[in-house]
Amino acid sequence: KYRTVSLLISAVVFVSILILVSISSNMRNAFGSDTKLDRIYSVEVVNEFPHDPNAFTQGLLYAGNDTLFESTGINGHSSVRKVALRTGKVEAIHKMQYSYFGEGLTLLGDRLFQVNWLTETGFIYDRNNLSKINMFTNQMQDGWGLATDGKVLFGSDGTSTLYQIDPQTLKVIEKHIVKYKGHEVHNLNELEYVNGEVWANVWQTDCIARISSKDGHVLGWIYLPKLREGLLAAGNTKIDVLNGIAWDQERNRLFVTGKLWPKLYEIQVQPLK
Ligand code: DDQ
Ligand code: CA
Repeated sequence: KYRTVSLLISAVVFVSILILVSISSNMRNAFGSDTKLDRIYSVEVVNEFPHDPNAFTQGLLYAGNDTLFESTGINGHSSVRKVALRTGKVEAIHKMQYSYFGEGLTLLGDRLFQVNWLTETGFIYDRNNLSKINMFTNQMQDGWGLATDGKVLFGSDGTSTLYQIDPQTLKVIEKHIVKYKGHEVHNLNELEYVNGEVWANVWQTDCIARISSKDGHVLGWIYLPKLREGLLAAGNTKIDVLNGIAWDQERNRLFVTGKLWPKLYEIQVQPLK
C-alpha cells in the first residue's frame, strides 16, 4: 500500500514538472526569445576591400578565384562587370543601354542572368566575355533581385514574394510570400543563396532577412547598421543603402557592399543573443 502511494506521488510530481516545462517554453515563445524561428544576428568585419564608389550596386555574386560579378543601376550607368575582389578593379564591363536600369544578377553554369528595374526585360550574358547571349521577359512584377541554388533561379521584385524561376524557360514555377511571425516582409531586394537559405537585403534598411527557400518563412535577421554608419561618419556622405550580398561557398566567406559604397566588406555573422 505504501509503495502504491509513493508511486502515485512520484507520478504526480513528474507530470507537474512536464506541465511547468511546457508552460515556460510557451512563455518564452510568446515573448519571442530563443526559438529557432527567432534568431537575430550581428556581424563582425573580417576584411575590407575597395569598391567602385560610382557603382550603384544592384546585384553581387562571388564566382571563385577572388572574382566577383556585379550589376549596377541608374540609367546611363547600368552595367554588368567582373570585379577583382582584392583591388576592386573592374576587369571587364558590359555597359547597358540608357533605357535599362540593371538589377539582380546571378550565375548559373557559364551564364549570367540579370533582371532590370521597371522594364519587363531580363538579359543573359556569357560569363567569359560578358557578351549578351539572350533577352527574356521577366515574369515577376518587377526586376529587383536574383540568386540561384544551382537548379532554379530565386527572384524578388520589391514585394514580399520570393519567386522560383526555371532557368530554361524563364517562367515562374513557384512563389512564396515571405513572412516573419505571420507578418509579410516587403521590399525584398538583392538576394543570395547561402547553405539552403535565401538571404535578402530589405530595401532601405540595414537588415538582411534569412529566408527558408522552401516556404518563405524568415528564419532570422542579420542587423548590420555599423557598416553604412561607419562610412557616413568617415565622410562618405553620398552613399546610398546597403545592397549586395555574395557568398563564397568554397571558403565560406560572406561579402556585402552597398550602392555607391567605396568599400566592400567580408563579414562574419554571429548570434546576437
Ligand atoms: N531598387 O533598387 C529599389 C529596385 C531601385 C532603386 C532605384 C533608386 C533610384 C535612384 C535614382 C537616383 C537618380 C540619381
Ligand atoms: Ca547576391
